[in-house]
Order: sequence, then C-alpha cells, then structure tokens
Amino acid sequence: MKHYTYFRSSAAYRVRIALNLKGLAPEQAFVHLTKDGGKQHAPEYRVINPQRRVPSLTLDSGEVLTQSPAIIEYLDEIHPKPAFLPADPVERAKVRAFAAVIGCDIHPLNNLAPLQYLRRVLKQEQPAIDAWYHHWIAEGFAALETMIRPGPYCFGDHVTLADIYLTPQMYNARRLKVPLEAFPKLVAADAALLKLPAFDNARPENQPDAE
Ligand SMILES: N[C@@H](CCC(=O)N[C@@H](CS)C(=O)NCC(=O)O)C(=O)O
Repeated sequence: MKHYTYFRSSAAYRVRIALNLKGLAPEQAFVHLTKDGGKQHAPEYRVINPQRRVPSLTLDSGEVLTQSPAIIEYLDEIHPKPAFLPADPVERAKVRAFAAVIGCDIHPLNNLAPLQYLRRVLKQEQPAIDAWYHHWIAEGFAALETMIRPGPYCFGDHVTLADIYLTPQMYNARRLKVPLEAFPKLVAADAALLKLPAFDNARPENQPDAE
C-alpha cells in the first residue's frame, strides 16, 4: 500500500491514525499542498486522485482509494481488530454522528480550497477569513462538547472513529488560534488520545515532510 499524505492535512492525519491503530505502515508519498501552486494539481497526482486532494491510498492490487471516511472504513473492514465502532447499533450511530459533525460540517468549510476561494475569488481579507474559520469550529465544537461521553476518550475507554476525527480537528483549531476554553471535555479527550503512540506518531510535527 502507498499513502499519499501531507503533514498538515487533517484528512490525511485521520488516515495516519487509523493505519497506526491497525498496525499498518504503508509506504508514504508526500503531496505538498501549497508548494508550486500545490502538488495535488500536478497531472501525475490527478491520475491518482481526480479530486486533487489528499489522502489517497493505493492498494497492492493497484486500486486507489480516496476520501478519508472511505479509506478508514476499508481499513476497519479488512482489519477488524481493534474495531473502530462499538458493537451496539445505536452506539455505532452515535460514534458516526460525532465523526460526521467534524467530517461533514466543520472540516469542509475550513479546508484549504474553500479558504482559498474566500481569499482569491470573493476577495475577503484575513480577518474575515479568520472569523469564518472560528465561527464554524466554535459552532461544531459546541455540539461535540455535549455529544462527548465520559472519558478518557470520546466514547469511554475504547478508542473509536470519533477519536480518529477529533484529534486532527483539534490540531487545526489550535493552529488557527481558535479559543478552546469553552470545550474542556474535547480538550481532555484530545490530551488523553495524544498520549497513545498511534496518535502521537500521527501528529503533523512527527511526519517526515513536516516543516
Ligand atoms: N472529505 C475529504 C477531504 C479531503 C481534503 O479536502 N483534503 C485537503 C487537505 S485536508 C486537500 O487535499 N486539499 C487540497 C486543496 O484544497 O487544494 C476527505 O476526508 O478525504
């Protein structure tokens, strides 16, 4: 397998955590998202990922998987232990809902492409872009702060899909200086998760392409 990643991409960060939790260490290919206008736009990468985003995962069969939720689900299906979802269907839905707040409602609004669109096409200045970013994080995190369960992790003492999504989004929030005082439960779960090797090794600053 080969993982196309970028140290700062939170979608690739999710996949790094998932791979680590499953004990998998595929070859890595680094796609710099800003250098020379973004290597994701290079013709050779476009063949791998028509959406021109990371992550992508090529399999030994030659198949290419894209979209972090699909990749993470695939990894959980081929390597069922440790499971990313609880056994109970209602609990599974709750964990998936937590992850979806981040994956569907926060991250898409705060991602590189929409932020570049705000700046380049809609001609917004940095303070407006920061306000946009902070608003959607704060709104989503307020919901997550009530959805989270007693710890140490998001849904108790087993790491789940919710945790795989939380830590990269917390990293993003800190990088963009979003105040986190209103979200003590999210902060506590993130701190507990970062003590686990699978999460620590996946940190952006621990990647070979970190700057
Ligand atoms: N929903 C996708 C999001 C992928 C995505 O947007 N990745 C970002 C980095 S986090 C990217 O490659 N952006 C490149 C660009 O916007 O040009 C996933 O979860 O894989």
